[in-house]
Amino acid sequence: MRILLLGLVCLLAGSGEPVSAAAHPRATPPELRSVMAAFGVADIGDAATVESSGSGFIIHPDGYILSNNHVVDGADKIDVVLHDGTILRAKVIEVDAYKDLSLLKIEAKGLTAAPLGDSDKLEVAETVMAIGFPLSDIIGSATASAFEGKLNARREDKIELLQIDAAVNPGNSGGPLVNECGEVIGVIVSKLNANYFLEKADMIPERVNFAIPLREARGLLKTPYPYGWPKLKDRIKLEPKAIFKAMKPATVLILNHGGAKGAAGGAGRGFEFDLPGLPSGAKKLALVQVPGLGSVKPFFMGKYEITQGQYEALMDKNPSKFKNGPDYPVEMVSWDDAKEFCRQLTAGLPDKLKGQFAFRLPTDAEWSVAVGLPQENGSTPKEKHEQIKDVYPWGTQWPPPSGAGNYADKASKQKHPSYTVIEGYADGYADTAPVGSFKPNQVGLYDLSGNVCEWCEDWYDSDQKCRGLRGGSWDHNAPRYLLSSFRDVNSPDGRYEDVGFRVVLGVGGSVR
Ligand SMILES: [Ca+2]
Ligand SMILES: [Ca+2]
Repeated sequence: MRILLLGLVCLLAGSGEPVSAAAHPRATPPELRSVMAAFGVADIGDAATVESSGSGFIIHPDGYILSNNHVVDGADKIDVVLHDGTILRAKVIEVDAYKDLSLLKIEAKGLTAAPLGDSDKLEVAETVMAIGFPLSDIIGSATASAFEGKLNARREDKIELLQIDAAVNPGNSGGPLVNECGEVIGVIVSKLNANYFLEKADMIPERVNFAIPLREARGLLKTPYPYGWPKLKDRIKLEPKAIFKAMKPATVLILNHGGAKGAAGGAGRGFEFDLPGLPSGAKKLALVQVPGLGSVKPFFMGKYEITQGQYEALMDKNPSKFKNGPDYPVEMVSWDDAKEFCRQLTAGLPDKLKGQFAFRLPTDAEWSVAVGLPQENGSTPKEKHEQIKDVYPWGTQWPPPSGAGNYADKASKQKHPSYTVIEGYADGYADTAPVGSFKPNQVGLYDLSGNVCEWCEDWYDSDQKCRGLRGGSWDHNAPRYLLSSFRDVNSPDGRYEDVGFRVVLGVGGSVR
């Protein structure tokens, strides 16, 4: 166990409002917009409440959009992202829950509408293209993609379905299925694929996907086209590239801002990285926006502490003491180990981004902004240490409110009767907890306080021998250790079972 800093123990009491020096960002700061653009991530509005996303396509220049019902179902608000990045609020005009279709409208004129075709004329073995935004809520991209395939069969389930072998993933739902002349002949239903086969055969086959024939949307199409929709005058077979080019401006990303459920998710705005080798289902490396304050520019910070799964995927080893699964935070990592992880992560960035961006540890000042502290006096972490009294990440009350984070609690006492723990606090974890087990803070960061202490980039003081740590951990019990302004300090080569780290994506001048 580490030796904690000596000093006065401040016993604090009282109850107060949660600290929120940094309000939840509603608009992406310009500095971060360019970062997101460089990473191919669109600025997708109120992403903090996006419950799910799907695809759709413009069927009328006046802003009528066709999609699936399940893409918009349960939404508080729906935003549509056009191909040029414009975001517009959409209204649901009509839904057909049975057929899983919906008609939406955005306030716009003169839009590029997709040509609509005749799904009855489509023949088995004909080439088709599925266009949409697969997995965009996971990989964050708002760029449409196209998958070519063939019509494999026409099937009857509740309604007629077109069976296709074009690759389809969640997020493709509601996107257009297009024929060789570039006419829409179906609405893709990615959801059906998994559900259909799981229900019927307890399996998920590959490349057996479905679209609803456009004919089934006739009822909905009557609103914009009471006398029938216009047909293409010159029907000619087009190259796939030409079809995609023509369809792209008509294909839209639909963001479903869920109700209470979506907001409670609390995910901050940001994006995620896929780490090759990470077990499927394990938490990805996600970054969220943190607004700037004073001299601290807005930045992207790891949504979670780096997990054992992520560390092992990159470093081929797991030094942790508590090996309970890939989503547990990595510990027993020195500052030097954490920096090496950042170097390897940076090395994995696409070539065009190297030099512009680098992963690093948060600076002590960034960590203070992330936890919601106002500006602190002093230049080194040592000078700022414990200067702001009475303020914890959850507010001013002691003991912490239920669910505040993973600290030395009742569960710790049960496992280790000799431990001193926070009286009256129970979080259920005797040592580390899977990251994201507690509520996120006001900017969408999880476990910033507690679970594992987090290395910061800075030297602790002008001696330049030790590095600073923030946040307290699962084995911290005394009020002062959990103050937002509390700093711990250790030699950069020290490894401890309650110390881990999270990363920051350094941009431009802040790359170190
Ligand atoms: Ca605990
Ligand atoms: Ca932590």
